[in-house]
Amino acid sequence: MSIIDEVIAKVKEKDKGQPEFIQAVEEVLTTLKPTEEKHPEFIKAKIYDRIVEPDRVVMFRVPWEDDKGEIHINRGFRVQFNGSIGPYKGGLRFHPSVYLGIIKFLGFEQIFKNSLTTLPMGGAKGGSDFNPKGKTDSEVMRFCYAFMRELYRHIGPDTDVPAGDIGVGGREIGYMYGYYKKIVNEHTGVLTGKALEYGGSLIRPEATGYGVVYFAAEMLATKGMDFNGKVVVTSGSGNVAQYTIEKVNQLGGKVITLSDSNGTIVDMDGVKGEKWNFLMDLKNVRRGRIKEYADKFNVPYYEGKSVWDVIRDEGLKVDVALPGATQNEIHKDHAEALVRVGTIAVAEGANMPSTLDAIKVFQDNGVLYGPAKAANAGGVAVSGLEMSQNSLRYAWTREEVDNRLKNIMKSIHKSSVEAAEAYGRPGDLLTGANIAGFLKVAKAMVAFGVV
Ligand code: NDP
Ligand code: 2IT
Repeated sequence: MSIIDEVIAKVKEKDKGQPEFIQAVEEVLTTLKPTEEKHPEFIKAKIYDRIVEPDRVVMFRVPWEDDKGEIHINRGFRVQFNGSIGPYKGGLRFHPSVYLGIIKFLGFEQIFKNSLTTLPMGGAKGGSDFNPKGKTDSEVMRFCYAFMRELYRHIGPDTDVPAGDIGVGGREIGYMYGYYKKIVNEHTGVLTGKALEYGGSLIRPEATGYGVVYFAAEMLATKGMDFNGKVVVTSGSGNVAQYTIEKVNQLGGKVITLSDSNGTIVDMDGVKGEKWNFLMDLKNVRRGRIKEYADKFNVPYYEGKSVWDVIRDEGLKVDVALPGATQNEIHKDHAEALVRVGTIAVAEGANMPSTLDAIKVFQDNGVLYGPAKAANAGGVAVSGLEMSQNSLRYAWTREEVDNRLKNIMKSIHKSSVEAAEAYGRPGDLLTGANIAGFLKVAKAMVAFGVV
């Protein structure tokens, strides 16, 4: 049994109740096996054992009052997973499914993702099991204040810089930043994803979606292809899906699917122009359900089905898949369906959207597979650029930030390709991204000694 197999077995035993965390550890560590032989110093320093233990887990009570004065108690989390290469950095997720295992999986993935961006950021994640759906603005505000009332003491511009994720967008960041500023009395870059008026960066809202498409374009280019004329599917209809669609449209492709937790729509003409504007208003202003898109534009709606169920059941033709909703949305049978309909590339906007079985199907069938920590790193990369601008007390132009984002996505693709080759798995972007992200963190950990 290799050291890595031993570590995986230990995690499976110790963190039994955290299947998503176990899955992420298995996905990353299995691909790190080629580093064991080349880096005996990692084994000596027990880096593989250490990297699966968070630096720190903070868990707290979040009491808040609804509009009727009734008190609710939610659970808050911040997992500061690894701070070897920079201040902790990673989003906050507000969703009823949140528990320690989800935040740990996301924080663990974030270590390698942040390292890949080339910017100095450690890995962290946080959030709450709060469900923002159906809550009024004032309830969301009171919840965000209550959450920050505890979180503020654990974060800081040089310590830990949270941002958004599922259920946390501009509105929530505004409330949390306003409250932090009030109690700490500092106007400082402690959160990213801020609005432009109070220290945000141009292109941060667009960054994850744009970045996924820039990354997928690099993948297609290795086959001499581009987005022009391609049929693209995405899932979800939130921040990542919205800007994935905008960028695909700009590059001449069309996106034919959208979903939310209630169902999926298929629009064979593509989500563009007036329809994209409708989506932005529906999801960001009115906070409605995707079914309204089907009603308004008279396209098919599949209640209770995911995008991947619909592709499997209807046999839709797909060139490129850019999942953008949540973890484990693509199962083995969905991956097999994507292979059947001729999918060329899958680049993950969501975090860990494909199960381990599904990834294997892509890899065994020659589908180009861009793992989340590489493909969706554009969001945190521009968060890193927001931190730089806050430190400089300066704001770059849209063009400047977009160019940096593009270059970062290119460099992530290049370093993943190169690491895959150097460690004997040419063409395997999953192995390449994991190894390239891991090496920098592991070397820093060795340098620090036994801490
Ligand atoms: P949003 O909250 O803006 O949108 C999430 C979308 O996914 C919604 O349409 C939501 O539907 C759907 N969704 C969420 N959970 C589920 C579920 N369990 N089942 C079905 N549908 C679901 O989040 P983002 O767009 O920001 O995030 C989407 C994904 O991208 C996540 O995996 C996130 O971790 C990842 N990501 C986000 C980044 C960012 O910068 N925002 C950066 C990198 C990755 P509904 O409204 O019905 O819940
Ligand atoms: O998963 C992610 O990379 C994010 N949700 C973005 C994190 C960030 O700090 O911008």
